[in-house]
Amino acid sequence: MTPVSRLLTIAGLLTLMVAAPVAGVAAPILLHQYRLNSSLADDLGGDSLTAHGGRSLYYGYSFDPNQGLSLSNSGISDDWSIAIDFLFHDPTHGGVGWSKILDTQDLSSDWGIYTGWDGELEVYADPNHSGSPVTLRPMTLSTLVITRNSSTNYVKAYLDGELQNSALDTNGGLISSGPLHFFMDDLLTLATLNEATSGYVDSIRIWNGVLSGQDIAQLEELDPPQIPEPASLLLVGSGLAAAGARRLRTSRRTGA
Ligand SMILES: [Ca+2]
Ligand SMILES: [Ca+2]
Repeated sequence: MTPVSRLLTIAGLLTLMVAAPVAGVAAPILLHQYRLNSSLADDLGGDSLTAHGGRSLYYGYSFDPNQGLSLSNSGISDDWSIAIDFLFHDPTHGGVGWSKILDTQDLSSDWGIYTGWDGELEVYADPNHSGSPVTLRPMTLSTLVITRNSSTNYVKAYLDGELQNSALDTNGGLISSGPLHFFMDDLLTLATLNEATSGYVDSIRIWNGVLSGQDIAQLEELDPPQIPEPASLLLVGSGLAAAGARRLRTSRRTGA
C-alpha cells in the first residue's frame, strides 16, 4: 500500500466516523483537511493551499481583504460539503458591501457564499439567494458548513451546527469548476466593488458529498482551544486573539 493510498484509507475511516449518507446520495468522503497551524498542508496528503498575501500563524491564517487562500484542484463538483472555522474582523464590511467567504468558479462569477451588509450569512446561488436570520459576530470564530446537493440543487448553510438558510442553485452557479477560493472576491466581474474583508481562518475541511444536518450538528471543531507555550507567544500574534474569541463563543454556547 502506498503512503497515498494509506492516507486515503484513513480518510475513508474518518468519513465513516462522521458522515452517514443522505437518502439517494453517496456517502461523502473527506478529501481535504487543513488545520492551518503554521502550515498550509493537507492532513490527508492532498495539495496544499496557496496563500495570497496573508500570514500563516501558529493556529491559523490571518488575512487582509483579498489575501485569502486557494486550492487549485479541489476534487469536488456538484455534490460537496465544506466546513470553515473562521472569523471576520467586521462581518458587515462597514455596511458598504458584501464579503465573499467561498468562491467555487475560479473567481469567474459573482455566485458564492458571502456575509451581507448586516453581517448575515448569504447563500448567493444561481438564480436565487437567501440571507440568514442571524448575523456573524465580529472577532468571533464560527464554524460554517456549506453543502450542495445535486439531487435537489439546494445549497444549505449551517452556522455552529444549526441550519440557517438555503437557496436553489438551479443553474449551477455553485458547482465547483475545480479550483476553490476562500476570502477572495471575483473582482473581474464586479470591478467597481471590493467584496472582501479581513479576518482569520482556523481550519478548512472539504468533502465530496452532502453531509446531513445530523452529521453537521455532531461535527467537532477540528482544532479545540489551545493555550500556547510561553516560548511560542511571539509567533502567535493575532492567532492568540482568535483563540480568545473562540473561548468567548464556547461560553456563549454553554450559557456560562
Ligand atoms: Ca463578488
Ligand atoms: Ca488551526
